[in-house]
Amino acid sequence: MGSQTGSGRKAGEKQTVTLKRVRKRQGGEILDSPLLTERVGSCVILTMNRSDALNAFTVDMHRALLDALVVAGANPEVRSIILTGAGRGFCAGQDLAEASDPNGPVGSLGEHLEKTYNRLVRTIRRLPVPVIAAVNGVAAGAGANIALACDIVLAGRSAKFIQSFSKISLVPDSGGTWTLPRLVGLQRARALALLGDTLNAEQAQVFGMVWQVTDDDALRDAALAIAERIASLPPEGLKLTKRALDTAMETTFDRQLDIERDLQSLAGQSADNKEAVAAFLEKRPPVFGTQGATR
Ligand code: T3D
Repeated sequence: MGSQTGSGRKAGEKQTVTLKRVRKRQGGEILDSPLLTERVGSCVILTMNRSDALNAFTVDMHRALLDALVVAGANPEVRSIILTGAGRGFCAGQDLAEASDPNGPVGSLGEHLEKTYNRLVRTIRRLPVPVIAAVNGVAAGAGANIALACDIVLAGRSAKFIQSFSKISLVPDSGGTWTLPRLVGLQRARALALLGDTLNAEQAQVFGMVWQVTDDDALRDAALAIAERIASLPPEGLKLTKRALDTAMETTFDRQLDIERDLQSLAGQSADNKEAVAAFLEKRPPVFGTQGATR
């Protein structure tokens, strides 16, 4: 591969893994951070880290994840983000203990959604780089829909997807009522949302929710292999492709043709496009610039 990361490393080369296990002090006690941030080459791995509660979302975990996504998305050396969970789960959605604490930070669910889950899934969709969900166990409630908001979804064999909202008399959120019917079709989405049935990894793949299923212990490497492939591709085209596919679900065929025209004009002006075409014609590997997509 001819592409380089901004640090001058070959994109596919794994650099030393640095695990930033931020610790915070609370009432004299040192607690693990609700999010672990790790950098492998040009990929940032974000691990939700509340394994005792299957990585259910607290306000603290929301804050940490949103901040980390924004920071990663603004760094031109970062070419992809992997989102995964610590322990045996991906994410069990909202932490129900925190949400039901009358003195807790959640308050009105609508306001809470706007400040947390809605911001989170909007950020994932608007990031200029692909976000890969590595679903390593149960993904329930908002946890399932956050995975489905990612650009590429990988699942370990132990993964389960549950729209668990109906069991607690809530409505699917985090974009689930938008994303799920588009992925699986309206009839399946209705049954999944109303009954809250569990889909295993293979079923979720058959339903079109998952790109690839791997053995659990191969999940991280499979996600990193995709991150390496992304790093070998020119970033501007990926950023514009992500944008085009997002609008495709909301618009008419005619309008989408206009959008493709406009995005293709931008893509066609990029140095990476010129280099890729020249390399093809000259029968040589392309050498792309060191910068990521324009932010
Ligand atoms: O607040 C708002 O803004 C509204 C937004 C809502 C968004 C949502 O996500 S609503 C949906 C919330 N999530 C759920 O309803 C799922 C609840 N969890 C479960 O149904 C089950 O735990 C699972 C099916 C996900 C997994 O079952 P299992 O048998 O593998 O594990 P478990 O034993 O139930 O859970 C393990 C531990 O995690 C357990 O704690 P313990 O007993 O070992 O101390 C359990 O209480 C804890 N846990 C699991 N999910 C949550 C949780 N703790 C708090 N909140 C959770 N969501």
